[in-house]
Amino acid sequence: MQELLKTIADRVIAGRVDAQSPHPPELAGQPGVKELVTQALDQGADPLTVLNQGLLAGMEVVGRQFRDCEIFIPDVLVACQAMRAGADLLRPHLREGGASPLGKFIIGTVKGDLHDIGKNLVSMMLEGAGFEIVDLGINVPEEKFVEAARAHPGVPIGLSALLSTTMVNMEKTIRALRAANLPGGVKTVIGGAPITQEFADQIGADAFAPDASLAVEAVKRLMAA
Ligand code: B1M
Repeated sequence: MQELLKTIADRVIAGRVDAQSPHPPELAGQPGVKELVTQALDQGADPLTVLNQGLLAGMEVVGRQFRDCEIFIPDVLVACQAMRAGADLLRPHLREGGASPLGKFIIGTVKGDLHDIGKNLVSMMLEGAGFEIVDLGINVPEEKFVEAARAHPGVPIGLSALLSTTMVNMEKTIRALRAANLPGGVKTVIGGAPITQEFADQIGADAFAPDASLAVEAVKRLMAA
């Protein structure tokens, strides 16, 4: 199984979605992430292990190579496509059997930021835990978060940011939500690669989660508080 997980990670890095994809030419005829994830699930692999040790392990390398300018935006985009194809297959398996909805959760990537893989993973894990997700998408301005909070009273809101230049928009969003003076207030959870607990405290977020699994715990804790 370890070998298969490693191949899944390698195929994410190579951006190979499935056996029919023309990309990359040197892997023509070889299985892609879709076939390999299906194979792992058929062999009884734990979906969370496939996510962490296959898909996310691959994305970690992609992140490092992008940072070190070894690969460029088009390479990152094909890797993201492969990662998404695998995540879509895992989604139904991550759902807890027959769990009744625990409530709603609003989520979006803040203004100026187009990164959505982490946000989608957080959504997927929360969905799996029994939450109904209201996904506002990417590049979400403060007003849209406020509008959603009005439309879904009492529902906690998650903000995702991946850029040091957009994390400041989390603070603006939290301020706008407070200024809207909604009955019962609004609880916020924040996360994303540059976010820390210290930053969350500084901007007055109610919770911080460093990854998707801990986001589920954080949201459950907030709802129980
Ligand atoms: Co961008 N990018 N990117 N990028 N990109 C980073 C973030 C960067 C760190 C790469 C680098 O230089 N090392 C860097 C930011 C530097 C900084 O600000 N400090 C960067 C840059 C600079 C840029 C551009 C400016 C590049 C350019 O144009 N020159 C540009 C900005 C575009 C914009 O947003 N306005 C840009 C563009 C892109 C792509 C479009 C090519 C693509 C995004 C595609 C997409 O998302 N649809 C992309 C990608 C893929 C990355 C890296 C390589 C990978 C991000 C990712 O998806 N990781 C990234 C490098 C890196 O992070 N190491 C990088 C996998 C994902 C599962 O992890 O998103 O961290 P992550 O989510 C985790 C946790 O953070 C947490 O849980 C998730 C799962 O465990 N989490 C939450 C996330 N949100 C949460 C919310 C929560 C709780 C937890 O509660 C609500």
